Formats: sequence, structure tokens, C-alpha cells
Amino acid sequence: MDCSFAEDVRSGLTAEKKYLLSKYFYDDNGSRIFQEIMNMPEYYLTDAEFEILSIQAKQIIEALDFSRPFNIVELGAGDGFKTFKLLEYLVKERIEVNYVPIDISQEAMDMLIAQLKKRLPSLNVIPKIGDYFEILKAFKKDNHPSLLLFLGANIGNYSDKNAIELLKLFNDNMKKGDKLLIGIDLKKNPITIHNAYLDVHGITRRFNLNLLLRINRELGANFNINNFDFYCYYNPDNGELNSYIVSLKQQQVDIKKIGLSVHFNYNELIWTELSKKYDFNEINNLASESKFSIVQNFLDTKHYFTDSLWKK
Ligand code: AVJ
Repeated sequence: MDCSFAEDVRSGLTAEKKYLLSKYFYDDNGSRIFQEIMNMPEYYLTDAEFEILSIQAKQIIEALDFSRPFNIVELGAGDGFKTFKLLEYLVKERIEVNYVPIDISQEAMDMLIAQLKKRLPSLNVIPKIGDYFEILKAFKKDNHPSLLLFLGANIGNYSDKNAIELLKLFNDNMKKGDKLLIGIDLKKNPITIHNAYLDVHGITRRFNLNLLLRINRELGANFNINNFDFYCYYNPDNGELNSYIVSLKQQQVDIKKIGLSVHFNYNELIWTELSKKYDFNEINNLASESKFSIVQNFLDTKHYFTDSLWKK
């Protein structure tokens, strides 16, 4: 069992303001619920990015200005659904690339490889399971230029300081001239954002409460999820969408495997996630603080989302 999960749960639930880390949402059940989120019409992010990569594949590849062949290294490839359109374009145009999907889930990777074998049999795929930076390091030594993909607005989960730190690490592991295509959710009508996260179907609620079920299963806890609810709110002043689990009564939960009893007050919150929305000033700042220059922003037609192309 992952012992850092145990330690992170302990730190989070003994803190003055309780929290759980959003990276733990994605166990097998959580990943399935996240698929459901991406399929909701309210969750505009997936459609917007899919549109960008479908309609503007040619423009994105041209803006790279890379010699061939080149590498496309995708951080957190998941099911590869969004990237498919970009890869399809490359195959169709006979542009020679090495596609290197990186993910922590072997199950997701096997599915991705099977799909690509079937639908793009001529694509050269080099799958990697494991640590992003170890794998990136190897491509820093490669003779061919690399495009890093960090899609899906994952950067939104990081605080300003942590985002810059992560992007600097990417930068350190790239060659001069390598590029990064990073998916960023933009500030927009707050009602649109609100509806994408506090969804009427209760799917995002299930996604959050699944984390308590994971703690039950993996750490022998006795959370009763009927005694908890989900809440999130968007602050248009700073672009922060913060998510919480709410304790619906005063209660105690025992987490057997880490020998911890946690007391919850009536209406006490557990903070679970930041999903930060950006404007272009903030994007410029993020890029320059992490030593990148911006080549071009590729937006969807509604201007909800950008795939921002940066150069080292
Ligand atoms: C996968 C981190 C981009 O923050 O929008 C979706 C996760 N959380 N609904 C996001 C999520 C609630 C998602 N990211």
C-alpha cells in the first residue's frame, strides 16, 4: 500500500483547517467518476480543449517549427482522448513523431496503447510508466526536439507558488528550443464555472465523497458518506474555485490503520481542491516566472480555455 497516502491523510485531517490532497481522487473508482465529469455538458473544459486540438492541430504543429522527427511527451496521458486528434493529424500528414505518453496508471496506459494500435497503427508509441522528471531527463539528452504536453487544466490544481515551482522543474528538464503546450482554464462568466463544478447531477459530489470511501477501503476508516456533503464556490476576483467536503453533523471517524480518531464539528469543512482560472496577465506572469517565453495561445471559439504554447 502507498504509505504516503496514509501520511498525507494524517497530516490533512489533523491540521487546524482540515484538507485532503486532490491527487488522491484518482483511484480506479475516482478515475471512472472523473470520466463521467468530463462527459457532462456542464464541464466545458473537456469540450473546449478537444475543439482546440481538433480544429487547430495544423496551426499548433506549424507553430512548433521543429525539425523531424520530434518527440511528443505527454505528462499524465490518461485515456489520451483529447490528444488523439493531434496524433491523428500527424499520422494523416505523415509527420514523423515519437509519441511518449507518461502515466502512473498501468491500466489507463494499456487501454491507450490498445486504442492507438487499432486506430493509428503506424504511429510510433513509446509508453512510459512512472515519475515525470526521471523520464523527462532522458529526453533532455535526446537529439530530437521535444514537445511536452500538460493538458486538461491540471495546472489549476496548483497554488501560484507551486505552479511556478512545477513549471520550473519542467523547464530544467527541457533542452533549449523544446516547447510546452499547457492547457489552462480561463476566467469567464462565474455562473458557467459554478455550474461545471457544483453540478446538478451530483457527479462532482460523488467524485469528492469517493475520497472518503477510498480512505475507508485503504486505511480501514469508518466514514459514513451520508453524513458528509460537497460544496464549492468560485471567487471571480482571484479566479479560485475551491472545493470542500462538509461534515453534516458533529461526529467522530476512526481510521484504524493509522490509529487516528478524527473529530468533526457540525458544518466543519475539509478542503479538497483548488481549480484556478487564469487571465492572460497571469498566464504571462506564470510563463516568465518559470523562464519560458510564450509562442502563441490557442483558444476555443467560446474563449473558455487556452492551450498555451511556450518555448524554453
Ligand atoms: C483534472 C484538475 C483539471 O480541476 O477541473 C473536475 C478536476 N475537479 N471537477 C479540475 C475536477 C472537479 C479537474 N482537473
